[in-house]
Amino acid sequence: LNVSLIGAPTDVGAGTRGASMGPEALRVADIRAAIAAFGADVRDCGDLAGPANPNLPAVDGFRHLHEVAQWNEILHDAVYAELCAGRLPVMLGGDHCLAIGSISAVARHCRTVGKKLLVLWFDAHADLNTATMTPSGNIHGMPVACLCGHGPDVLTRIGGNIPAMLPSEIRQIGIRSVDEGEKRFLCELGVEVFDMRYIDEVGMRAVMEQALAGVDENTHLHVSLDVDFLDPTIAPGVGTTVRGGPTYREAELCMEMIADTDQLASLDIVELNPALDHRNMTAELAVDLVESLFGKSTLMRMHRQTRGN
Ligand code: DIR
Ligand code: MN
Ligand code: MN
Ligand code: MN
Repeated sequence: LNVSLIGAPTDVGAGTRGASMGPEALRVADIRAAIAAFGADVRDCGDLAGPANPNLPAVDGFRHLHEVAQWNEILHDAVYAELCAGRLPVMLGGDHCLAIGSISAVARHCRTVGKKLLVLWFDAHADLNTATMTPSGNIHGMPVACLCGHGPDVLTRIGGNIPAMLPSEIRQIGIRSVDEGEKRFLCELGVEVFDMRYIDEVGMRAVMEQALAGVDENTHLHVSLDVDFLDPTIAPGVGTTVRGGPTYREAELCMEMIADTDQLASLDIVELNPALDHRNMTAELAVDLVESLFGKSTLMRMHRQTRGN
């Protein structure tokens, strides 16, 4: 397994500054060693360079559209290059607007090699806003809409195909803050959403079994982990905390069940904001989750025999 870490130090898509420091906080928490421990060859490509955050108000429903588009073009090219080289890209964000470039590249790769794409979107938010429905103008609230073809040309055409992906290729987990327009749009597009109420009712194991249903050897599994997915008591280092999120063990179980499929092929870690963190605890938690995602388990891996008991 060959893994490439790609730093994308920007907060141009967020309302609160600080996610631009995310990549370094993840390195300080030793993300490279955490992945290398499971036998992977890990290459840290360093940080991409992009435009600074001009910190301006929204124009026609978008804040920093030009800067967001530039960052995503740059990221798309970097992620696509690593995929072409047969490597598993781990994007160290940065705010969640970066999923546009990252997943555009992943979807393009899947089209090229004939793989089935499945995006697991771990988030407190649906990130399905458009310019007309956004309450903030912040583009980190819009990546899912853009990827599904609903957004400005400069954001929807990055991977060369509009839409980059279909609503049926994404499953959202942990959702608990959805804007009015997003509620209607989620329903209209038919996005599969495992919200917190559903997680409470059926439990995380059943949720992940459903979310991973249909994954086979020809599936490219992409995980987009917005750290605000986690309960803010364990993950305070994010700009838009929403209480009532998954516990440490629930989050670990998600990652462990993904590891069991052996199909993880790309990853985003986004919205980590070290300016709001306590002693890097949120970065360390993210790295714990990454360890599980890459195969850390308490006992020898007997799950394939014991599954379903
Ligand atoms: C909100 C917040 N739905 C917005 N979105 C966030 O501004 O569009 N996404 N924080 O991660
Ligand atoms: Mn998000
Ligand atoms: Mn979020
Ligand atoms: Mn650890």
